[in-house]
Amino acid sequence: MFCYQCSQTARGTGCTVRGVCGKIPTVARLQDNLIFTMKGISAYNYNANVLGEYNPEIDAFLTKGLYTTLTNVNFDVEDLVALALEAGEKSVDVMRLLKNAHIKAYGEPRPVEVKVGAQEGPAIIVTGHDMKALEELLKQTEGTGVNVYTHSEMLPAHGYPGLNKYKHLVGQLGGAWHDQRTIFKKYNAAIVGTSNCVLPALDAYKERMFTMDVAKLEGVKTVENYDFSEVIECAKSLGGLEAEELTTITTGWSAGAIVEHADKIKELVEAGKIRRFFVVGGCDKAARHNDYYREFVKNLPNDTIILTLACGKYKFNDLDLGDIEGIPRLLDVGQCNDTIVAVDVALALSELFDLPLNELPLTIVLSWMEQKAAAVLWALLYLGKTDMWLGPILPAWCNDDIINVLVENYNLTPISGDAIADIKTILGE
Ligand code: FSO
Ligand code: SF4
Repeated sequence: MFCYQCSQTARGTGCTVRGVCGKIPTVARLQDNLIFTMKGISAYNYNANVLGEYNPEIDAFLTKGLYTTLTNVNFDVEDLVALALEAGEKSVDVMRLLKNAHIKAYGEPRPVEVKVGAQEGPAIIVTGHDMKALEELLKQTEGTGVNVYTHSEMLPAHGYPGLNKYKHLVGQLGGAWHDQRTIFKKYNAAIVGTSNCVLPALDAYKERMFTMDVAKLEGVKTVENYDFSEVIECAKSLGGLEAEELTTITTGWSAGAIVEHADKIKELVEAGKIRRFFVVGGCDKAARHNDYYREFVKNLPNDTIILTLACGKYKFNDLDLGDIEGIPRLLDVGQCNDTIVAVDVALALSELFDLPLNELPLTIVLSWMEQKAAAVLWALLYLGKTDMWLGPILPAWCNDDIINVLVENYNLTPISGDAIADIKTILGE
């Protein structure tokens, strides 16, 4: 444990073995777990609020949950697990609130092939997660000759009818959030960071970068009240990008678009042509141990379907995995903000095969970088999903105290780091 939130703290630096107040390490870690899960819920909630959607029960839970972690309020190991499950319930609610807000504003996404690479002309690159910011930018750039590109988690914007109707939303540049310094340096474009996943800017592009809303960077200008005029002028003044060879990636699989194929999916499962579904997603990071995910997906047998979401998909979404009688093997259901789509597909499969969630041929494998992943994990646990795989590296606060709770109560398996061995274990080979 490490707690330094009150003045009783040991040696004036922090309680690490046991709290001077009597707090035991597992309670301390479960309080951390609750705080980090609530940070994740707040990220979803904030984006939903931006689109005008509110749920007072979620706001009330955030207040109660934070109060619970105040000094000398809650020392119960069981109640904090119950609160984590309640946080999971609110995670489900807030993810659904946000997804419905996106669908209400921009229509339900449809699968779409997105061009990856630069096209000739002045350009603005939009990174982060905020669809409303992108929509306002697209409106203001219409007819100006400026092309708009998505980066990282903005990729799923291309699937929304209300956003892809703008023809100057031309494509995607780069992959996951951690390549931003390389990509922003490489392309002579104006850049807008709309939400989390920005990194302190390099001098090479600091002058042409803007942030907005909660995202702020030292020395970087901000966009206020969705007024992108300075960004657009900046893009025009830079002279534009040179065309390069383009590739494509597919995104935009909504729950509705997948469920349209329910009859075919049922037929293929019953004929033994689809053996298992995998949800492989979560946060990406640059570290080499995350190459595990490319190995994992590349080595899954041809009779498996993979749903993916969040920036973890950039480890493998360039792979051509083919299809099973017309059903693509790799289905990108969107951002980390779209995790509810994978949940809804799993629930639809449960209904289709009349099987409880845990008896479906479905395995969930999650990478974990930041706090939205904690909210997603507790959402899945709240829904009763057990036997999930997590890793290969977890945040440092998620120590044995937390892992033991997850392993003992939910049969969670820490990823071994050997993708092929893990596939064999999952498939019982
Ligand atoms: Fe990735 Fe996380 Fe959303 Fe970022 S899940 S890492 S910091 O939030 O972009 O997918
Ligand atoms: Fe230590 Fe308890 Fe104070 Fe935390 S709340 S610093 S564990 S005495």
